[in-house]
Amino acid sequence: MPSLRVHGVCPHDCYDTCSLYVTASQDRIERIEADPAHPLTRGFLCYKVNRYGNRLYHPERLTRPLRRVGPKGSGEFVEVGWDEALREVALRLHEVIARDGGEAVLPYSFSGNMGVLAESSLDRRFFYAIGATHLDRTICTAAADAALSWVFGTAVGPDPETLPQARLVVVWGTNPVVTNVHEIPLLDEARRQGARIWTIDPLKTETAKRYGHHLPLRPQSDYALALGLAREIIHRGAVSRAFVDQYTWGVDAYAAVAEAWTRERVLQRTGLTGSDFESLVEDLVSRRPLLFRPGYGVQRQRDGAKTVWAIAGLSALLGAPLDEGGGFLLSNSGAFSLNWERLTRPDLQTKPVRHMNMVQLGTALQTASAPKIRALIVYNSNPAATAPDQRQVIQGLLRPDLLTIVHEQMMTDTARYADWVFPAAMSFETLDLYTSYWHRYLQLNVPACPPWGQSVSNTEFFRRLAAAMGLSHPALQASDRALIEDALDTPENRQAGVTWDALCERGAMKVGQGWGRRPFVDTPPPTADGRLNLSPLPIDPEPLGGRGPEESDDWILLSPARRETIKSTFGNVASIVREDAPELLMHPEDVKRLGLEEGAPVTVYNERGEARMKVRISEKPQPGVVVSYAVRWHRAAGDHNVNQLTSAELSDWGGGAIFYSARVKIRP
Ligand SMILES: Nc1nc2c(c(=O)[nH]1)N[C@H]1C(S)=C(S)[C@@H](COP(=O)(O)OP(=O)(O)OC[C@H]3O[C@@H](n4cnc5c(=O)[nH]c(N)nc54)[C@H](O)[C@@H]3O)O[C@H]1N2
Ligand SMILES: Nc1nc2c(c(=O)[nH]1)N[C@H]1C(S)=C(S)[C@@H](COP(=O)(O)OP(=O)(O)OC[C@H]3O[C@@H](n4cnc5c(=O)[nH]c(N)nc54)[C@H](O)[C@@H]3O)O[C@H]1N2
Ligand code: SF4
Ligand SMILES: [Mo]
Repeated sequence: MPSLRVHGVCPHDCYDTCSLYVTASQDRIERIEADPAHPLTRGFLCYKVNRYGNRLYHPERLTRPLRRVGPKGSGEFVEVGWDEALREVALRLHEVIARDGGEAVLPYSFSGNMGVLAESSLDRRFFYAIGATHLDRTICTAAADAALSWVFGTAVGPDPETLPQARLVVVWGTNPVVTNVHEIPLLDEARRQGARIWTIDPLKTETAKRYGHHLPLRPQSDYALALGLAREIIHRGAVSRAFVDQYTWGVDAYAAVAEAWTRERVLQRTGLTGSDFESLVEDLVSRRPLLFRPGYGVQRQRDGAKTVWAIAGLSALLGAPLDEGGGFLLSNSGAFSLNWERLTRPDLQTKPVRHMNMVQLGTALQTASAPKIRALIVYNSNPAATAPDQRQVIQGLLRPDLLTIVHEQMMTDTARYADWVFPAAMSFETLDLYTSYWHRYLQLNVPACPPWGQSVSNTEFFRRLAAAMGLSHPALQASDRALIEDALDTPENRQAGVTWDALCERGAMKVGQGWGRRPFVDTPPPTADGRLNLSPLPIDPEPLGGRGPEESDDWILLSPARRETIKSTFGNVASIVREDAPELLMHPEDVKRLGLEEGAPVTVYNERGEARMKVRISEKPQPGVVVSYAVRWHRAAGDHNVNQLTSAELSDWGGGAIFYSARVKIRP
């Protein structure tokens, strides 16, 4: 059989959304190569995807539908045919809906596959058509999104291809050496040309080590730091009137909030030294172009939305957007133009439905009433491992009267609790369209071969489920190509020639050209009056979280991204994740204080749960802070992971998750 080489896109939830070439022969993927011509992928991939063959054909890959035979969570299943499984599931769903209405069904999904079709197309049509409870997909970016939308009216930042022009980059709560490896060549290039790169992170991360100029602030004190810097800039008369007067409004109200953050108060709260603070201020007022590069790490805390608002305001006071290469880059999701209404068809829903916040899955499953959640359909996500307040999630999944259906590639921690498991295709076996939350290329993923075994794409799964339930609306049987054409159907795409044919020919197309090289200067933001809104968020400006460790005996537990996985994805691939048991990184002083040693087993606990880990002495965390990278599969650690300890409380605004506002105790 001749081999086929097609344009592919890395499907994982990662800033980089790499452009690939995928080669298959004999119905099997043989090779995945980085696109050397893509300006951001630049011919290399990350540690994980360089070893992708080990995931694609992993022995645990699901190939047939499964029906539970043992108790919930036991992992005892038997294989069944698709027809039988769909018939049974459709019957059960009809029973649930007939008894309690469509809202008794809860979808649960996130970005396991970032494809536009895989994430948000036929699935949404299906849930609208049955009138299911609406899931608010908040687990990753909601606090930031809310703040971005308040200030900028959209989630758009400078094109990362302009980054090498910057002469000062403030990397704030992101760790690109691990999470955004294709940003590293851009940062390196900027540095070669004389840029200084600061890293603001409580941990001495790989990024902080690479670039120096590290501000090891206390976790959750960023809000204080940003406002303290703003106050200092204002008092020095260093505000960019050229930017602020013409392109913003609300600066006086912003300044009034910042005024409370005196230098002493900021140093006390952040734990930084006066000289660190001073040298950052010196750089901020003198170096241009100036790029603020906050990441999602900075908003996984109680004060997440306020913090993003404060940093965005600081970038505006300094006039950062005025220079090409400068500005505020958190996300570029809003640079893509897609017709979401046509794609997801909210018109299929006949009456308004309730919303549920995915961060609170555990309580939703246990306490939602009128109606109770009776059926849960999980795809593109592994909440038993990744959702906070894990004990509550698992209690919910153990409910005997809950019908749980999971569409997955692997027998994950969540799939083990399912009543029915359906096998999902790998992205390289499906047709899909990819945006990015970092760069500005829209890309087409062409299937290199058919799905392995009896697995199917997310769209095909929901087409089959809709048909089995007798839902007759033709929108529920739309082909993948028709879905892509629906998604592309916008005036912006038509004007820019972004069409199905053009994408087939070119694989990747640059979008968002309308934003110019200097977003919000070359073109106005889509806010009510076309200027950036610096006025404070409509919430209490006092911070909620982030007490300093000296005020309490607890440790602050951070669980940021791990190099070897994307959250739980890749976690079962032994050749990729080498750590035998979950590790707890601890500062040498803390290890000594507790009388522990390298490799000692400890129990990390709080009022929500506990997790067993192995001590690893590390200078990365500061005293009082411990780290366990997110997230291990339960079986790597005795049926639980770090999310036993995280809280399902919501951020100050936007309903986001607060994974890094976790406090724990430790015992040998
Ligand atoms: N290898 C790998 N890559 C990934 C992922 C992965 O799991 N592994 N996950 C992907 C996903 S889903 C996402 S959303 C992105 C996230 O990627 P990032 O935006 O980099 O976010 P995080 O990994 O959550 O955290 C980044 C940094 O924030 C720091 N941090 C924690 N608390 C605070 C604080 O209070 N203040 C400040 N200033 N910093 C703080 C952490 O120490 C960490 O170094 O990465 C994606 N890329
Ligand atoms: N403690 C702690 N917890 C965290 C975080 C943290 O920083 N700390 N970060 C949070 C963040 S930022 C995020 S984004 C969430 C992510 O949480 P999840 O959404 O649960 O992400 P993953 O763990 O990557 O799981 C994705 C699942 O989708 C499956 N999958 C992949 N492709 C497909 C497909 O095409 N179809 C189907 N049906 N399934 C597919 C994969 O096999 C995988 O099991 O985790 C959050 N959890
Ligand atoms: S996980 Fe990220 S860096 Fe790795 S190949 Fe995929 S998009 Fe690129
Ligand atoms: Mo995420």
